[in-house]
Amino acid sequence: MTRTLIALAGLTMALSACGQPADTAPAEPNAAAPVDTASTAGAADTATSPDAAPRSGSGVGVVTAVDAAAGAVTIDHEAIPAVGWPAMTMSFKASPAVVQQAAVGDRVQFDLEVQGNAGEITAIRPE
Ligand SMILES: [Cu+2]
Repeated sequence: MTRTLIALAGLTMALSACGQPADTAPAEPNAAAPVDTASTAGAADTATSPDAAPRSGSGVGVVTAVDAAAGAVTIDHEAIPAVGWPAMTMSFKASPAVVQQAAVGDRVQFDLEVQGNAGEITAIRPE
């Protein structure tokens, strides 16, 4: 029982790591910054909202699962510095066209778009 809970907690942490990249801007606005209502409103919103503008990048990894019905592809991917992610295994949303090009065991290169916690593969090709 306890082991199951620990395993689940570890999995949750691994999955949520994508949403909390360590090398992005600090979440708290700089308290020492001069007050400028015209510009700080927008800046604070961008820094704190998980739904900020989508980021994109490309990664390399091995497909470990394909779920055509759910439109999802799981990839054991290497680090993706463009979006601040370490190496991990995670599930990505994928269009039917992308799902069709992915097979378990394939080593692939893929383009992705990240918004908040969710990543979507926009293109995939053999590596
Ligand atoms: Cu990831």
